Amino acid sequence: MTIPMQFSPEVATALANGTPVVALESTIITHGMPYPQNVETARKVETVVRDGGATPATIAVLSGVLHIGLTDSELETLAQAKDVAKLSRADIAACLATGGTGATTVAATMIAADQAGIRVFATGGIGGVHRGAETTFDISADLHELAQTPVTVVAAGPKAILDVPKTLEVLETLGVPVITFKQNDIPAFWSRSSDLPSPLRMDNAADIAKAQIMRGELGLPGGQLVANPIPVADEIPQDTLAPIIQQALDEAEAQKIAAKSVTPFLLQRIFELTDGASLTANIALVMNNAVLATEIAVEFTRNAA
Ligand code: PSU
Ligand code: MN
Repeated sequence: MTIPMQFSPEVATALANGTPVVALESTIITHGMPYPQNVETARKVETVVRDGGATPATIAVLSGVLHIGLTDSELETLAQAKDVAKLSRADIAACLATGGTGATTVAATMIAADQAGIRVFATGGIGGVHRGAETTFDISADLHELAQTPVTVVAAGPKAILDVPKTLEVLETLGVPVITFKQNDIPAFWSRSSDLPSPLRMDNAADIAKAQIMRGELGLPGGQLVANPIPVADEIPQDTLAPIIQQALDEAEAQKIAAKSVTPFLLQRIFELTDGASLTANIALVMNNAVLATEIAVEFTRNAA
């Protein structure tokens, strides 16, 4: 049996020629942002990648086929679709085997990118240890994926809805390098700082690419988390967001939201409670991450040459 995989023409050409490619996920489109901002953002992110000299590869499972790079109409259809599965490590194979359609999370996008030979991926924020995980056991599969799949993931830190200190502890236990770009403390998604020191700091894309290559040379599995702070002009201060996040978390608990629904529920409620400001910031940080991921992709190809 082979993996039903379809490359967009531009991604196929880029991979064949060894030019830079940046993977992009699709759960952020289907479960992370409302329509039409979701598809507008997906398009803008692809443009940012192209402008930086790389080829964007948005990844999703459409009717049982793993797509590496989507056409504009596929993107539009996915962005408007209801009841699209949210695929992680646990369910991507079942979706492919049964002809289903699903959006890929950070974990599933890493698996697909690795299969395709793509080494860097831009998203908004990774999943992590949820607040209250000591009773719910809700820890994102994204963390384990970072520990075993060799893809460098550029995010604006763990989402601030999470327990950021516990997320960092688990990443350390799993041996995942957490590299903050150009500052000493870990960013907190919508805010530039979490007031927690970052285990590692790097100030240029070349070092980040070399560190991933060196992991491979050492025989270490897994990727790296690059934590890229949201631009100053776009951040929402932590103090402003804290009570809103708390209200969304309380509502999630009262409504017994669980498992895969937790993160989409919280993002949607925070969007409503901030009158859309959280979405504006989320879009800005994704674009910023795409810029850095593109620079890293260029460095990967430079080191391969
Ligand atoms: N980044 C965003 N918005 C999102 C996500 C990332 O700006 O919605 C998605 C990613 O697909 C990530 C998922 O893998 O949220 C985390 O879900 P969970 O907490 O259920 O593992
Ligand atoms: Mn979860």
